[in-house]
Amino acid sequence: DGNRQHVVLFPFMAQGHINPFLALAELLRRRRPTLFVTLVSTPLNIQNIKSSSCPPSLSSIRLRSIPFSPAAHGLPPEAETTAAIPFHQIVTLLLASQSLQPAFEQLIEDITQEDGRPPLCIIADNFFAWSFHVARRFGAFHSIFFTSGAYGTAVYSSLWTHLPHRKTDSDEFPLPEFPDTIIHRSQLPKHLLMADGTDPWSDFLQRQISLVSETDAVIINTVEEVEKTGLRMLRKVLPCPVWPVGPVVSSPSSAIAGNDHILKWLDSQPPASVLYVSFGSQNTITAPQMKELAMGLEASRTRFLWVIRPPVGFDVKGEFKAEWLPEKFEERMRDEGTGVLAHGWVPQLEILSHASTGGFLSHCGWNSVLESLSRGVPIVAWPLSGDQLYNAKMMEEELGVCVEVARGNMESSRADRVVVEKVVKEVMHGGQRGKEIRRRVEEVRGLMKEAWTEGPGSSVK
Ligand code: BUP
Repeated sequence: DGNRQHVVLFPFMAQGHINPFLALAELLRRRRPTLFVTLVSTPLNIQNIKSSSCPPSLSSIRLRSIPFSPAAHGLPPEAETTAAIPFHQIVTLLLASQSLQPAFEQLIEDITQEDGRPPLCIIADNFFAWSFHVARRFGAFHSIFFTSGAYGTAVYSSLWTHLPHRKTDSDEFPLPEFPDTIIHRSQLPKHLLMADGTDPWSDFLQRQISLVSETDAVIINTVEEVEKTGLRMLRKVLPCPVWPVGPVVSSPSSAIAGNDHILKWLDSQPPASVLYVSFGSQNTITAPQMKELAMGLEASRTRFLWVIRPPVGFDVKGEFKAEWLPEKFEERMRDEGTGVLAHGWVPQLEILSHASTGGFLSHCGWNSVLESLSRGVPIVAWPLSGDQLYNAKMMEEELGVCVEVARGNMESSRADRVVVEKVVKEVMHGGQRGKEIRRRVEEVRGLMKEAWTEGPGSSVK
């Protein structure tokens, strides 16, 4: 069809980026069925998308892969996704991924030949901001899709831009553009604390910030009415239009093999009684911190479902070891039927949508935040890196939908079992503060729903 309009989506190779891009692809197709959507990634990621239990409408999206060799950059061959490497290697993957430019350009050339015209628009990850060069060459509109929140993105950009400002002994950093926003030293990710202008993160971020300002428009996975402050801040730091389109959340997948028992166990629990515990796809805490968390959970006498990943310093794909937890912890939880440990990948959105889930102890990755709040589930925050630290700050101070139990970098973060116990009880067992948090979460859930209703809501617009 010579009149069809074609959009190319290009996410970074991390689950927390690919998921919202897939959800965006689905949304675009649903709202504008004449649109033709192509999603581009590296071969392993395309294979994973094809073999995962995708929603049916994905069949109408063209998936195309471009070659990428992690080994050429000193990474293990399977490192086409952040989930396959420890956190400290992610910057190597970020830098290596810039070598995708010629292959991406060739792909757009091929697509243009096949379709008889170039794509209307390229929507790329902010880590692929360089793709604006390709869009310009083909006369396509270029947009960056931020899969992070507005406040987190604005704070992160501002902190980064003022690198010398952080070279003080002070524990508090007001941001030059936003003097009302004070960031505490414990809210600085390790790579920002260590950045000296010559390390790999500095190298990546320096290029990154100036590239982002070249895009034609930013779309962002947040909601105008929920992130008023964050969007005001972001519009101050970015020269282009900023359009919030959230919450863009993937449809629940069907149950994931090997984890069926989780949903069955949830089915048998009382409404809103279970705390879901997960630190996301790439963050972990230390083994002593896992013990502290376990003891806090046990003392709180709250039902929980904890997705265990190997602690800092252990092989990310390694087997679970009972020694990471207090002695006989798993047996006690099993005998009492109050706690379940899950390993590997779980159907998070189904868990958060389940009536038995009443709270989420989370690292506050932005997708997790949106998934939780759009399902009306309050958050106990334990942010560990990047924008997570600012997502938690914004949710606690501005939205009032979460309480922090700990924060810091993966190695330095210190939780105290007494604090875990107290906060979990507060959020899960209906104390005054818990009630207020639930009321606020319901409000935010309502705003998120309205943003996507006809009328049109702010995200539909
Ligand atoms: Br773990 C896990 N199942 O077991 P975030 C994650 N997810 O469905 P990220 C599962 O992955 P950063 C699991 O629902 C969400 O859509 C989850 O994204 C899904 O965190 C996504 O929350 C995880 O943004 O870290 O990517 O781990 O903060 O760096 O984005």
